[in-house]
Amino acid sequence: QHNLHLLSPQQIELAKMLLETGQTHLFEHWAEPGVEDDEKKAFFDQVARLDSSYPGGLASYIKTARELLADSKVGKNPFDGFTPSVPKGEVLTYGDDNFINFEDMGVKEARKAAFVLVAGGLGERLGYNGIKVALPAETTTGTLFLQNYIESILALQDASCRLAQDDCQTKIPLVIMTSDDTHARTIELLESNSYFGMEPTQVKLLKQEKVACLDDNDARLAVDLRNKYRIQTKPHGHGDVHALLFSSGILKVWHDAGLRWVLFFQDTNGLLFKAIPGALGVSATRQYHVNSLAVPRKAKEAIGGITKLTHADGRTMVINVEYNQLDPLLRATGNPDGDVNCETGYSPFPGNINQLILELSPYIDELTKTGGAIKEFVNPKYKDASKTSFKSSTRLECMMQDYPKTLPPSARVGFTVMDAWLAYAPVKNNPEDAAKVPKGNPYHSATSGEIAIYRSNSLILRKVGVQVADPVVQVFNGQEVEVWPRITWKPKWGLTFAEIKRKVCGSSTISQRSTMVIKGRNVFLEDLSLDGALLIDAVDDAEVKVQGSVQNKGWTLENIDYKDASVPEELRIRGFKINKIEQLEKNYPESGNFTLKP
Ligand code: UGB
Repeated sequence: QHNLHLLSPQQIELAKMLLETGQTHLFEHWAEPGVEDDEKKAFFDQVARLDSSYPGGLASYIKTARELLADSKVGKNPFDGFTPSVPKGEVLTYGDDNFINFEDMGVKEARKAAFVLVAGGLGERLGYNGIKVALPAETTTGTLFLQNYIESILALQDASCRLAQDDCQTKIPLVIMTSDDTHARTIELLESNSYFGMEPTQVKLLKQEKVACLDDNDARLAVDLRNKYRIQTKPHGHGDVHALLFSSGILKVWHDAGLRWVLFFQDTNGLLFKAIPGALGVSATRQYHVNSLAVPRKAKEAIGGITKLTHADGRTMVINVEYNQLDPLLRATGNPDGDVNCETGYSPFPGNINQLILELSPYIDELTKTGGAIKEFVNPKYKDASKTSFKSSTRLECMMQDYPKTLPPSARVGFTVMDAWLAYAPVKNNPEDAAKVPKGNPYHSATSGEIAIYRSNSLILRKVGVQVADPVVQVFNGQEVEVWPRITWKPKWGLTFAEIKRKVCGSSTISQRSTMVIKGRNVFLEDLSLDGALLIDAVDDAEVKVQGSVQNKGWTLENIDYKDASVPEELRIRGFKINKIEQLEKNYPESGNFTLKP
């Protein structure tokens, strides 16, 4: 009370709201008026931020928290009344006619797309000290995740424009959602690399705010232990992206510019863009309002399962059921074994890889109703079975893939399944945890993430007729992986099956110990026999035919231990480094027609 005269009218309103929502404890240890007034002001600044960044304000956050905490205390099943079953979706096979048609359609549509990267997470499971988008996706070329994403979007932009009949000037927009944990380092990464070739105006960063932590089942806000004038905060989850996009006004800008699709993706999947054209083609052809990308999922793998939920009252929805909820849900609905593999060796529920394609117009309509608020959940760690106190403060969380939960039954919600070797290889687990992953399940580590890129590129080249040798099994950081030839190319060389097929003719062979790096757009593999390392760079209007036999000592993978602190962290977490012994390197800096024939 005695501090009231210090406050502005807005601060008085906030103080009243806090008192009315049972937060008197926040003021209990405040100093006399005139003492620590700056800190008191900073407290209200923080409360104002927490209030304005949450749809419905802080009072609404506290109300929802009380409801969810009460549900959690009585152990209420969030899927009460719903029975899960396996939904039907579009299942694609890489390289068949259907796939090629969808890719073709996807490339055409790409000029009407905007991309949104959620990169606010610190990646606690990985334990890497930097931001995850700054990690190399693979170390043969050292291409970073963010670089790969941007170069892929630019390649898609060019390919889409080339297909258009008009004078296409499309610049595909990219939004990156950051948080206080990642914002400054993301800007620095972009600026120090000239936005990896994108125009700076194409990229927009939206920073998510954290939400208030809760101390007990009454949703009393947790006082920061280091400063009694601050409330403890934690991340609210990737679901924030919808409210942020809506409140920023950017969706309307995109709509007015004639865009039709918004594609969401995560921070570390080096294969993702191999799946984008096909999936976008499915969205356009099937007119999906929501299309989730999925891969076959091993039971208990830490990715959500796409599930059809049918309520006793007849309602149905196709939605991601998060990995920790799928097993209990199945057990509670007549499947005593829970989440298990079926005869295919995979769970019958496709794995959500959190790549979502939303049609912009219905998305804006929905967000106009909801403000972008996403159904939340709470996951308190209780001290004991009485469930009256927590081990540490908790908070509400939300996930971007829960967006369809508020949609009417008329919404067209579908999904697209692709092979995991083509579409999904995230970097989420640290070496120790990855080494403990049950045999046969994916490691989702920096090791497997890189190795998967070589495997995918090798398999793609096999599909277009190159004879690529079989892999060998090697162990890095305690993880057994198949090592294929280290084949990489820039996205502009080939993003789609048809484009890659066009670049390969004749009969070429690549041995297992080989490395091949293609950086030019118009490089054509004709009759190449590669046993060693070959690196080709060429400007866009240089056409290079590659023929003949290349043989040298090549590049090898050298084991390193993740505990070896003398090696940089981004290499250590892979368990290997590339030993560049001997290579043939060819650069074509001028336009013209060339033949590389050693
Ligand atoms: N992220 C944010 O931007 N902000 C946040 O507050 C939190 C995260 P994780 P998670 O595809 O493999 C998801 O931690 O949440 C970003 C799906 O829920 O890597 O455990 C973060 O930077 C799950 O269904 O994953 O699991 C990152 O880019 C499954 O699909 C992204 O959000 C799984 O991903 C994901 O964060 C998967």
